[in-house]
Amino acid sequence: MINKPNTVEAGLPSDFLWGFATASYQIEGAIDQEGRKSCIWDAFAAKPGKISDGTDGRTACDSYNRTGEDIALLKSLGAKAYRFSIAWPRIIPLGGRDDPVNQVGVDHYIKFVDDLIEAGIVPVVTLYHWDLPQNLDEKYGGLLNKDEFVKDYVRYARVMFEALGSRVPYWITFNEPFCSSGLGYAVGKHAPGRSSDRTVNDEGDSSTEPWLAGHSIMCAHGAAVKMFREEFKPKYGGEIGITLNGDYGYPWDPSNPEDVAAVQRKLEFAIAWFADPIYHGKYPDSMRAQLGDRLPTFTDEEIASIKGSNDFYGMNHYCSHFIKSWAPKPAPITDIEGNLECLFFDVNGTPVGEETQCPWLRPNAPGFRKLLGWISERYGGPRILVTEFGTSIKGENDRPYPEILDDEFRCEYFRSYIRAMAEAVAQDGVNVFGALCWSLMDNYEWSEGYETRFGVCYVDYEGGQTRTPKKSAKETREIFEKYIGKV
Ligand code: GBH
Repeated sequence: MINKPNTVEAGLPSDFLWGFATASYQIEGAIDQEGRKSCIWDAFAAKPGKISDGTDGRTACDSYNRTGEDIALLKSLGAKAYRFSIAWPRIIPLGGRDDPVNQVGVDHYIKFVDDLIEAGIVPVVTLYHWDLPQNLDEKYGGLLNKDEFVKDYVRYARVMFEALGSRVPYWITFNEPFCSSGLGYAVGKHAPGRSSDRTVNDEGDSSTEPWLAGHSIMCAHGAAVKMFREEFKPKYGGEIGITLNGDYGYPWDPSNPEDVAAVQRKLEFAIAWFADPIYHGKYPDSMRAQLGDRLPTFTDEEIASIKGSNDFYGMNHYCSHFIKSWAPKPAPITDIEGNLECLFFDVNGTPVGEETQCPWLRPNAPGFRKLLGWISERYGGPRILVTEFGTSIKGENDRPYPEILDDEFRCEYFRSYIRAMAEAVAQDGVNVFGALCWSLMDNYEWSEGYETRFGVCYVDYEGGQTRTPKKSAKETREIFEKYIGKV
């Protein structure tokens, strides 16, 4: 890490790219419009009991039909960048490399990107934020079939690079492979909903499938980046990377070496599973030791395309936990976290942060700074783009309008987290060049449905999807500007 003496107040670079993030399935709605066919989340949400409020993404925020409104909103909030994702089932509705391209879908995103640029907003484009065409899951098991999936993904990526390559400066191949693999194939609470637990899912094998799915994603990422660099980057420029999620961990009992060691395993299973192949050319030793052959190995050709494939590191981060080791007991065969548990209270009963609406999220800003440092150190000071951070609020959805607009808890989250990031940059020498708040507006929070809100703008789902800025939307610019250098 570079030692850069600086004040925290001007800690972030003057060209710091800040803004907001969303994802196609969570905001677009319009699931039957203009040739789109279904994705694995349409199918998963249709199964009884999978989504807490029984909803799906059929209308969501109706963003597919309100692109102008969304861009005007971004502009009014002063955003410099907007991260959104492309819906693969709009581009190639059946998904496969020999299936037809839906030009109307492609044109929709071309216009959207043109309009963003016209409004002075930098597009940050995610190719895959979990909405796999349902046909690919039915035809060959989706992410479980590496050979088919890699070819189909690369073709889809090619269509998008051809359409948008000249306009998009930042590409993200995949959002949170940990979630697609672990939650989709080990926990079974995300689409396509597979696990070994027959009380939760009818099919699946948590001991093998998450590792195969993660491996397919890495191979597809590597192949797409190789193609991008060979065929598109030379003429269009642009940068490409993957977005990895990771929460920070503190030892549950700092005096217990088992808990201290477990913190590293936790970060390795969550983050290094994907980042180590990219920066170090192999899966982490701790994973190989626990998983043996259940963790696949890369061919020479695969790892050659994966190693060095990040132009920047896309970081999603929300919260921290206390980590309690299960060692020396052997890990359960279905474990995906590294033989440990993540807790909200430490050995003394001190909470890691305040409760929110999410059963997994308690804010802890110092953990953000620490994790930025951990990533920076382990991977040789990569340029980091924070592609998501944000919070829900306990009971927010129960508050009547207009009281719901007063989201002081979210404001405080952003104040403390942005400050922690500025400290990491100014005092620890971490290289962060942008940060995007999750989310521009309340949206479909996957298995938590519409009950959980993450937006800085309120969406009135019963009253025609109107967007209204909350207090946090108005304050974000001010908070960032406090830390962004003026020269
Ligand atoms: C992000 O994931 C997603 O990219 C985004 O789409 C989402 O809306 C946002 O967070 C807010 O959740 O209790 O076993 O179901 C963040 C990382 C990891 C958070 C998995 C939810 C659920 C664990 N996610 N976690 S479980």
